[in-house]
This record gives sequence, C-alpha cells and structure tokens, in this order.
Amino acid sequence: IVNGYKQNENEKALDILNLDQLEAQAKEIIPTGGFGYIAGGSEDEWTLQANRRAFTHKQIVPRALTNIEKPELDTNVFGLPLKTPIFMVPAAAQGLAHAKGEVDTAKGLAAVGGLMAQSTYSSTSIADTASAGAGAPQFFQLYMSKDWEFNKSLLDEAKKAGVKGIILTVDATVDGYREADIVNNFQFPIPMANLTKYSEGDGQGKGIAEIYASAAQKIGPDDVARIADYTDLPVIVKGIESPEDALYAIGAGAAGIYVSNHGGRQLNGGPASFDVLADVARAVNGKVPIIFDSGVRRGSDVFKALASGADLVGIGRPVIYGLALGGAQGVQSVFEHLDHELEIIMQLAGTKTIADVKKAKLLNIHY
Ligand code: FNR
Ligand code: LAC
Repeated sequence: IVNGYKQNENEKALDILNLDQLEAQAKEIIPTGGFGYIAGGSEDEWTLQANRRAFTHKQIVPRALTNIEKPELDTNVFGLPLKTPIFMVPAAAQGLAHAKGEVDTAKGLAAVGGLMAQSTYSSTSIADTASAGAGAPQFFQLYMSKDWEFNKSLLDEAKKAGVKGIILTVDATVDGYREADIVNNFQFPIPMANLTKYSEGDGQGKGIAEIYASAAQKIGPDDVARIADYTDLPVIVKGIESPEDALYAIGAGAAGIYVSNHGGRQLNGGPASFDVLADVARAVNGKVPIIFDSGVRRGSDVFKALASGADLVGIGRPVIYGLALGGAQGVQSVFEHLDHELEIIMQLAGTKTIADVKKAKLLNIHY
C-alpha cells in the first residue's frame, strides 16, 4: 500500500483466451482511480473506440498455394534484432498496476525478445528499468520539459543506461479531456522516479494535467533537430497522424516515425490511428522505419498494420493489465499470446516471414 493505494504483487503466467478479456479481469484488482486512468480515453471516447473498429476497414487477402510452414516472427528494425515485431509502448506510472512497475514489464519483454519503450513518467528509474530488461532493446520516451537542463539530464541518463533510441512524444502538449480522471478526482499516488530527482517535484499528488503543464506545449521541427543533435541515438517522433508532419520530422532529423493517437487519450474526434497509417507510410516511402500503435488487440490487427507500412506494432493497455494480473510472467503471457495469434494468421495468409507480411495484400471494403 503506497499512500493508501493498493499495488498488486501477482507473479504468475496467465491463461489468456484473448487480450480484450484482460480489461475486465484487471478492473477487479486495480484500484478505481488507477484503472480509470489506464483504461480511460478523452471526452466520449469516440476515437478510442474507432481505434478498434478501424481494423475492420481492411481485410487480409490470403495466398493459399505458397508452400509455407512454421512462420517466423523475428525482425530487425533500427539495426536491433527482435524476436517479434510487437513491442511495449511507453506508458506512465505502471506502479498503478503492480508494485514492481516497469521493472517487471521490462523482464517480461526481455523474456520474449521484444522491444520496450519506457516513459519519462515511469514509476521506476531509467537505470533500474533498463537493467531489469537487459537482453532485449529499450527506447526511452521523452516528454520535453520547458527546462532544457532537465531534458539533457534525461537524455544523458538514458544513453548511459544503454537505451537504443529516443522517442519524442508530440501529441500530448496538453492533457486530453479525461472524464474518468475528473469523476475519480484521480491524482498519481505513486511517485515518478524521473521527476523525483529533479526540480519538477515527483508527480505524486498531481493529476496528469498538472504534470503536462510543466512539460513543453510548444514543440516544432527545431526541437526534433535540437534533440537529434544532442543525442547520437536515433530520435523517433511519436504521435504523427499526417503525412506532412512525417516529412517535417524526417527533414528535421527524425530517424523514425511513430503513427499513433495515444490510444484515444488525447485528441478525441481524430481518426483511428490505423486509418491514417497507410497514407503516412506512403509519404515516408521507406526513408525511415515506421512504428504504429493504438487499438491493437489481435494478431490480425498486427498483420494489417505491418501490411499497411508499419515495421513495429505496439500494444499498451493489455500489457498493463497483464502486469497487474501476473507481473513479469503476466506481461510475458500477453506477448506470447499475441505472437501465437499472429503466427496462425501468417500461416493462413501464406506469409512465412515479417518481410512477406509487409508485402501482403489488403482489401479496403467497408462492410
Ligand atoms: C499511455 N501512453 C503514453 N504515451 C507516451 O508517449 N508517454 C506516456 O507516458 C504514455 N503514458 C500512457 C499511460 C497509459 C496508462 C496508457 C494507456 C497510455 C500512450 C501509449 O504510448 C500508446 O500510444 C497507447 O497506449 C496505445 O494504445 P493502446 O494499445 O493502449 O490501445
Ligand atoms: C497519458 C500520458 C502520461 O496518456 O501519456 O496518460
């Protein structure tokens, strides 16, 4: 119990039917305020729901006579060897789900050989999260502060901890209108390790809106360039939904484009993330790798995102639910389950490798 907040301590493998069912199970064991913050989207959650529905807008046209068996999920993006193209998105305050927080998430990702992104607003420190996940690559996600000393100290710490890339999040310059947090009067009960050490206070007792207020609202291509100049790590810009922004970011030095609408937690009324992926990928035209997230829950969703131009496909909420339900082993179970669904889809679609999936044909029929 931290500040009256009960943290889960489960450490067990999970028997998963599908990722959607994890939400109801996690709701039973995560305290109301924390669950509302994790599950919630902004306003009436139209965009959050659109993220899921959008995957029905495209169908997979299978090839049958392809002579394949035993599909392979391994891939290599940004020069990083990965056992799966599915990765853990940056997600703040995982201490809300489990006492071990991002340290257990990192262990789970290392166990499956998948990439993990850690958030500026993590419950556990950059170094602890990085060492817990040794064996699989990690990216550090930066919320750019108005204080450049703070930004540089985080970038230095991330580099020292051995992360392989920096994600700059640009779609959360203010907090989306999160009605669950208002109803619950939610304020973070768990300190944020990276804020504890610096002048920004430790986040505890603050709502996400206040935390965001201390971050930068003004972010432009010059900031991408400034960060890319400061660190020699690849800088990936997260929260891109328009082809123009993708080209702006690349022109400013971005080494990757991350198509996302923050899981429907930010601009409500925007398109589903999946519905803008193909246009952004066409504009990027292979210049840099593309990362995708928001609403991914099925192996077929992963397949469709890869076939629409993504090189890495991220999941958020289901991993946090798996963390609450089973700690590191719970996280491992979530990724093993989704890998299994993807393997079945790849076999049935006649695609043996991830490279084959990226060339697969999708049909755009709105039923
Ligand atoms: C997030 N997300 C997020 N993104 C980011 O860049 N930095 C962050 O600190 C956070 N924090 C965060 C907390 C929680 C509880 C959630 C659910 C999400 C957004 C995240 O990276 C990703 O874009 C979405 O979670 C993807 O959607 P799904 O898979 O959760 O539907
Ligand atoms: C959120 C922020 C932390 O989505 O990214 O809550």
